Parts: sequence; structure tokens; C-alpha cells
Amino acid sequence: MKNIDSISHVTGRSLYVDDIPVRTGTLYGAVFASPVAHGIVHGLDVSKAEKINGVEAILTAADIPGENQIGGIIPDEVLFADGKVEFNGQPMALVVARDELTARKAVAAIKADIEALEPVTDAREACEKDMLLVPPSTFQTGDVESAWDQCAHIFKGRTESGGQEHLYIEMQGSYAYLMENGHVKIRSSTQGPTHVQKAAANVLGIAMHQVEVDVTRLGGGFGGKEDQATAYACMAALAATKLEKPVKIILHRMDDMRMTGKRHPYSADYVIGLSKDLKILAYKATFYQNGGAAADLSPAILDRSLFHSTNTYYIPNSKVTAYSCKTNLPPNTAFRGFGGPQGMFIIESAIAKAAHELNMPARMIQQKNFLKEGDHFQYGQVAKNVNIGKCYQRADEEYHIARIEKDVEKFNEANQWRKQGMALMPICFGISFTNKSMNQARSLVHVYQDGSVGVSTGAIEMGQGVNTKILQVAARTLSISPDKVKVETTNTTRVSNTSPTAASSGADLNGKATEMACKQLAKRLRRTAATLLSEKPANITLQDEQVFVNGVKSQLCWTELVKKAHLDRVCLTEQGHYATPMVDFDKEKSKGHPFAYHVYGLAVVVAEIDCLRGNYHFEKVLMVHDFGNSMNHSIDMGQVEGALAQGLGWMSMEEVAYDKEGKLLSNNLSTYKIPDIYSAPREVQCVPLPTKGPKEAILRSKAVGEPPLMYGIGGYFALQNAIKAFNPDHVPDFNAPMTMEKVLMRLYQ
Ligand code: MTE
Ligand code: LUZ
Ligand code: MOS
Repeated sequence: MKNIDSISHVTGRSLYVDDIPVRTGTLYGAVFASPVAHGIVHGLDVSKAEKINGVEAILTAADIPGENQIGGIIPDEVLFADGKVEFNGQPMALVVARDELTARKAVAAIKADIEALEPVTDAREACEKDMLLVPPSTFQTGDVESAWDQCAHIFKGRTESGGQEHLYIEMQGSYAYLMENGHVKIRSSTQGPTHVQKAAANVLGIAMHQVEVDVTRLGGGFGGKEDQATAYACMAALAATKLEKPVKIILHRMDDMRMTGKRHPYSADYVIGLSKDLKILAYKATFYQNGGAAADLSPAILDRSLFHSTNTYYIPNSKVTAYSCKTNLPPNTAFRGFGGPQGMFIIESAIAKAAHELNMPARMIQQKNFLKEGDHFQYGQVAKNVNIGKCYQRADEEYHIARIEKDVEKFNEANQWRKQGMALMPICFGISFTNKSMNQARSLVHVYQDGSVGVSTGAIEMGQGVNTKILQVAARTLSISPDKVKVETTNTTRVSNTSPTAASSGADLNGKATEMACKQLAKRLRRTAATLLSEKPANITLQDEQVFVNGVKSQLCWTELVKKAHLDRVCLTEQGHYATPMVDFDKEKSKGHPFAYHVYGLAVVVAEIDCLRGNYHFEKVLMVHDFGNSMNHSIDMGQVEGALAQGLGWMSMEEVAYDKEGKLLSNNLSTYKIPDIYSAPREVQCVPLPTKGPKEAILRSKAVGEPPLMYGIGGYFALQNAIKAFNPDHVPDFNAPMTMEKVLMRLYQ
């Protein structure tokens, strides 16, 4: 089935926050943000700005009736700076004016009196100074210290991976207005409507039931709106409440890039020990996460780095410690993979280092250490339905890995100034929020008198196709045409206490809840049909909008049945509540069963570099991906391709740069390059691994949103191998992204 949004997207009819027709009297907000990264605020001179014709108000921390606090996991993040600033781009005031241009003009007229302090932008430096957002976290298994003696080879090194700008096409935005009796309604570009509701209630000093958050869809989120849409929603709600007028805030691209957090850069030290026959016996690492100025989601991201620190490998003895470091940068946040990619880059670097020192392809080591059925992960969970071996086998059948390796060698022999490199990237990604309580969702399903159906859930549509999948679940469970089903906006008044749409689990959680509600409705309608046809309910089935009795089609159709049920006063509304079974994790011991299941896959990546110029392209990315039993092949393939491009971008060209003063240098699209169609790999193939899929996945169709991003990590190592083919003296270092400049320098090192 096609994505239900495809027509409205290409015809420009899809509604984003900025497309909502504004109400009469709407005012526009623009944010004044700190021009320095660290300092004591002595005052804010708004005298000039206030006098500009059309400026209605300038709001600061002093105007907040409730608490100046929007922190998600821990309460350490103010809405407006109060007394001090901790990053360049930190909101200090909101100008509200009759039109947007005036608001922005007034922002430019504000002067802040800030006594600058020394900023810290480096994670290791912050760690040395004991500036941590939360206490460090350690995962371990076996006894790493006593394992070194058994190792034939021990290698150590350091890795760096950079940040990544989400670059959602729709910027952060919100539109808030008052309803009756102090009730405020917020339209927000958020992945987490309940978080917005809770934070706005806290800022306004009112109860959550006074705040309604409604989301139609996002123009991309990628994790950047899991937590960070909240500030702008709270500001709009605050201004709307204060001024009793509708208020809209839409960030401009450069402001969005400067003010919001990104993927966390990580610095890490590792030691890896192997036996003579290449088994990884021991792995020890320390991660330094650059968290920015507030915790945001950093502690949960730190944990996921640990969960994925051994990727798809079984390592009997390991110990990994991670520090979440507080720096004077915008609070870094969720980004597709949520710390997993950072953790995986480090172990893959350690393996690449070992392979280099032992003068062999990394795949010899990778393959030897693949997880097997019944192995336990570092965090205690026993691995079930392990598919990595099967993915490798399938990839070899389909793509002939040894032949590709040979072709690369031949290419390199035949070409002096162009070199290719190949790398394998196996992945294993755990599906579930690692915070147990977040693994729940609700769905509210109405069957209307005419037989049409409306479904509301907590899922946010952000381009990933979750609404299409939910619609498919409802249509399939009720056995009606997809045309009869509508997926409603996500609204906290209809479906409450939602988890953000994140962790790739939006379709699983909300789909399962929808399936439960629809099953109940179907059961009830079968009972009605049984009464109408004087049959036993057990003999009734619903199929393709018809009632069947003992497998024989009756005269009664879906529409007629619904109509009769309503006349008979049968309830045609149902809600479903789903809580993922089995998941549990003991944070104290760092052991448990945090994931409902894992997603596996393997990519073969071939890169080709121009050794005179240092520029490159990806020649092939050939994947085998474990979709389970995919419920929507075109959507899932779209997710694989998009995530791959995003992963390759992170590893190769996207370079977030701050200066020493903590000012963002890569603050627009001329200084921050993301992959476009010209940098897409020349050949992309993805074959699904034929499997039944786990029952924990919606219709046995596995979560797909984040895992394929990590295939992109193979891009780094493919480039590194191409460099080695040209410059045998190159000593691999692990400092992502591998930009063209870096390639050129390494070719002639
Ligand atoms: N795909 C599109 N087109 N746009 C997005 O913003 N976000 C990704 C992924 N795919 C995203 C996307 C991220 S970070 C996650 S967690 C999942 O979608 C969330 O949706 P799901 O849980 O429904 O897979
Ligand atoms: N968000 C979150 C996530 O709050 N917890 C998670 O475990 C998670 N994992 C991936 C992406 N977002
Ligand atoms: Mo995705 S990083 O879980 O929003």
C-alpha cells in the first residue's frame, strides 16, 4: 500500500504548523538568544526594541507564572536564561509583535549585558573538570582484567565521532491560542506531545488538563523534536496566555541550527584483545559524550551507547564506562539511533584497528565474532532469533562478498589514481525504549454510523509512514477497505499520557494498541451479526466488508451491520492499551531484558576515491535487512534508503563545527553539507532476510526507523580501506566524519 500522505505531500496540501490558517489577531514571536556561550547576565536592554512600532511585549524569565523549567529527564533546563547563560543560542527573551518581521527587527535591537566566562566545549576537558550532567554509567560482563592474559593480540586507540544536524525540512515551530477558562491549545511540531503538555503546564503553573497539544504531522523530526520542540511550544503558550492573543513562533533555519542541539559527538578510548584465532576475548572502553549545557535526553542516549557498545558481536569479557559531559554548547539530543551509532562506531574502529595491525580484512574478525543463538548481551539479555549469521549468508549468496573483494582488488591494480575500498557493516539494534515505563501506548477507535472508521493514537507522523501502518492495522483487523479508515491528528485530549514517537517503536506500540481496540470492536460486531442472523457468534467471521457464516458469505455487509449495531445501541467506540510484555531493566545492576527484540542486518559498502583530489563517492551499498515480515515494503525500503543516506552523511560529509568560544560555525547550508542526490551511492540494493518476524512486532513487521542508519558506518571504513590502497603507510585513525579534506591529507600522509 502506498503511503497515504504521498499525494498531499507532492501537491503541497499537507499541513504543517506554519500552514495552519491563522486566527484574527495572531501575533508572532521571535527569540532573543545569548550571543555568548558562558557568562553572568547583568541585564537585558530592551528599551530600543520596546519602542519599535508593532512590538506588543518582550517576555523573559520574570514573566513566567509557573516554573522556569522544561527539563525532561532531570530538571536542569530553564526556558529563559535567568542570571547566567550556558550556551551561545540559549533563549533569553521572546519578542511578541504584530508581524514576524517586526519581531525579528526588535530582537536585533536588544542588547544583553553579559560578563563572559571561559566556555568549555570539549567533552574530555569537561570530564577532567568534573562537569558531568549525570553520574557515569558502566556496563560489564565477564572479567575483563583477567582476560588480557589469554589474549594473543591487544590493541588500543582513540576514536572521535562528530555531531550531526537534524536538518528536518520543517523548522521548530508552534502556534498557541486560548480556548475557554484559561485552557490553552498548542499546535506544535513535536514528536512528544505529552512532554510539551507537561512542560507547558509547569511553565504556566496550571494543570495538564488545561493544556491541549495537537499535532497533524512533522516535516521530519529524526529525534530533533523528541525533546527540543518543547521550548518553543512553551514560549508560544506563555505569550498567548499573557497577551490573550494567538501567538505563533517558527524558527528560521539559521536560528534553528544555532539554538537547538544535535547528535552528540563522542570521544572514546578503547582496548581490544583477541585470541590467536581472532575471537574477541576482551573489550574495554571509555566514552566521553559531549552533552551540551543541559541533560535533555543525554542520560538515556548514554545508556543506548552502552547497550550497543558491542554491536552484533559476542564478547565474553567487557567493561565500558560512559561519561555524559556538560559543555557550553546547545544541549545535544536524540538523533536517529540515539547513541547506538556512536557506540557501534567505537567497536567497529577497534576491530578495524586490529585488522590493520594484523594485516587482514576486518571482515575476518567481524565474522568470527558474530552473536549466536543463546549468547547473552553485555546487559544480560539472552539473544533469541539471532539473524546476523543468516544475514551474512544471504548477503554472500546474493552479492558474493569474496567476488566484490576481488573486484575491488582488480580495480585497484588497474587504476593508479583511483582507489576503491570495501567494508562490511553488520548491525544489531534493540527495539524498545530502554526506560520501561515508556513502552506503552493507547489507541482510540471510533466506528461511525456509516461504517467509516477514525483512529487516534499517540503516534506522530513525521514522514516515516506510521499513519499508513496504523491505518493498515485497523483495515486489516476489521477486514475493511483502507479507504474506510482515517488516522486522526495526534491530540493529548483524545489520547493521553503518550510516549514520544521515538525509539523506532511508534508503529509497534501504537499499532498494537490499535489492533487490540479493533479486535474488540470486531468481536462486538460479530456478536451483533450473530443476533441478526440467528447464529452462534463462533460461526461468524468478517471478511472484506462482508459477514460470513461458517465460511459462507451472507447478505449482511459491513455498512449494514454497523448501522444495525448502532440502532441496537451497541458501543461503536473502543480503546486499546498496549504495554510491551517482558521488557525490564535494572538500572542499578545494568542487567535485564530491555528489548522486545533486535533488528539485524548487514551492508557491504564500496567507496571510490579520486587520489589526486581527495573527493570520493560510494560505489555500492548492498544490504540484507531483517524486516521480519514487512507490512509495507515501499515504506520500509524508504526508511532503509533514507537512514542509509543519513548514516553515510554523518560518517562522511556532515561536519558540525563550533569555534573555541562555542559559536556554531556550520550554521547554514553553505557551511553544513548533507548528502544530496549526487552523493547518493551509485548502486543501492537491499534484500529482505526471509523470516517470519517476532510476535512482539506489529503484524510481525519489525521496527525499521533507526537501525539502517548504522549501515552508514561502513562508509567510514570503506573510505579508510580505499586510502590504504593508495597509501600503504597510512596509519588508520578514527576521526569521523571522513570529509574530502581529511581523505586528501591521509592519502599523502
Ligand atoms: N523518517 C522520516 N521520513 N522522518 C523522520 O523524522 N525519524 C526517524 C525514523 N524515520 C524519521 C524517519 C526516527 S529518529 C525514528 S525514532 C523513527 O522514524 C520514529 O518513527 P517510528 O517509531 O514510527 O519508526
Ligand atoms: N528515546 C528514549 C529513544 O527516550 N529512549 C530510548 O530508549 C530511545 N531509543 C531510541 C530513540 N529514542
Ligand atoms: Mo528517534 S532518535 O528515536 O526520534
